[in-house]
Amino acid sequence: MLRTADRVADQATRGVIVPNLFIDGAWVASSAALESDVVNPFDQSVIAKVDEAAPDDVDRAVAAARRAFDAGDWARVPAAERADVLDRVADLLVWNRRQVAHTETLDTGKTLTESRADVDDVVKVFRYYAGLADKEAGRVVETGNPGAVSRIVYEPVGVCALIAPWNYPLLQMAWKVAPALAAGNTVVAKPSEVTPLTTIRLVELLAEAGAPAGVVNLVLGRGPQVGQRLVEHADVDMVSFTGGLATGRRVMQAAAATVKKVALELGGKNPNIVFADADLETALDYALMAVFLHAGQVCSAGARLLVQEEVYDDFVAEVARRADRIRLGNGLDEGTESGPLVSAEHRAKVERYVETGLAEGARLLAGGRRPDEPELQAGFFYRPTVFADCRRGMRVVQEETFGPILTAERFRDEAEAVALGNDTPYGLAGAVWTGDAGRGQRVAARLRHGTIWINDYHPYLPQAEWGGFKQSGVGRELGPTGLAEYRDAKHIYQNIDPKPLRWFAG
Ligand code: TXE
Repeated sequence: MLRTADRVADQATRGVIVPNLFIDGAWVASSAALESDVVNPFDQSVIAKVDEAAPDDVDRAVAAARRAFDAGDWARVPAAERADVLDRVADLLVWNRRQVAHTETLDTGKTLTESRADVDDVVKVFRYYAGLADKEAGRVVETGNPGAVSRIVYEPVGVCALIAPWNYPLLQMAWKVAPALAAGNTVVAKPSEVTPLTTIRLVELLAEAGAPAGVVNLVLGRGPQVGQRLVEHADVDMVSFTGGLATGRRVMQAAAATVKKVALELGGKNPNIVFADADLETALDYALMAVFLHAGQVCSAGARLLVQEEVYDDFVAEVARRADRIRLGNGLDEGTESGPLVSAEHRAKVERYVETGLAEGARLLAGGRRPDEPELQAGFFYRPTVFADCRRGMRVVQEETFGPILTAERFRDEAEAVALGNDTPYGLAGAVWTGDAGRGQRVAARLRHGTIWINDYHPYLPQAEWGGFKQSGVGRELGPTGLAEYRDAKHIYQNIDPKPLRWFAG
């Protein structure tokens, strides 16, 4: 059998059909011979054909994970052994960095620079959770009784379904897999049907690194079929989901039937607040990166620019001028600054939002159309778009467009900046730009978002929690809390001097 590395490379170049589901330690084909095309968003070429799991395949994957959890050693081996597997995955990713980044770019359209950064971040996440795996096993509890001892131990939750989206396929899956395995769970991973290739590769690296059969399973296919079956499955104990708000609501609803633990990361509409006293050149440079990175397909994109009124006109005009100069192209070309959107459906959604913005009275300063270049016509490209004179009630301001659309609003003072920054059903991330250190802290304290950057945008750290307030989600990824999500606390109480209690005289 070909190794997955070769198989993915084969698929990427020749469209070869090979088994892509990983169940109980073996690569297997769809039991119903279902398959789907994986398309390069740069030119719509088919880069791979992959298996789609039939309901039976999902059930077998869950059963394998269940057996490995209930009867296998994984949850009980010393945590350091699990850490070794994670460390080896990190080593293998470093070793395979070029190939994995290349595959991610083919699959998502993002630039190679972005894909390489994703791989580097994923390596750090695996190393971080390898380091955390054998820390904080529990705590001793004061019983108030000299005849009793008591402790809390942290145990794995069980079988975890890990459902990831298409914008950061490898990275989002790694944020789930690494802590889930560190904690001793077994998993069934389901990447987005749009971008499954680097998850296939990751699963092969996990197996190569020594994850025992059944500990890591992989099913591919569409959300309403494969994803939904996982969420509803009685033998799945927890679902960790990253995706859109509407799907997140469905996941939470479906999980309720079996009262599963859920962790949800559902995107955001993130304010990027620029005060007149900021270093405006730096703020401008970052404002473009904040929103147009990966063509705006980033849950924490700084898509809602809020600028203090005295500098608003010049600032927004300059953002638009620079947005017009962003070089679109093939993510594989080193000169490309931004790739295409991920799919035709997604571009259509972005285009509808531009129409909505225009209808709502936003003033178009840049973009608002597909590019003209002949070499970009086969891809799902859209020009970076800047809308000025937006108002808080507009749909294009309130809803996550998830594309290269920046809306700009003006504000008078700190109080109004905070009010606007919080005027969203989401609460994932936001930034404040100011030369006044006190103001930076004051605004950060009052913004209701899970991450606040002061005079920066987008950095995240494996050791710092990531997740949303309000409708941006439930729970946290990364950091110690990201591990705690995959653990349950158990109280073990021991009477060390048991004697009859004589509660009942009898
Ligand atoms: O995501 P979905 P879509 C936002 C963004 C985007 C919108 C829709 O605004 O335009 O969501 O994108 C699986 N049960 N984000 O439709 O549907 C699906 O197969 C179980 C923000 O592509 O949320 C995929 O693996 N699973 C986001 C995953 O859910 C289901 C990143 C995400 O797909 C399912 C991506 C179901 N019923 C989009 N239906 C972020 N938070 O960063 C689908 N899935």
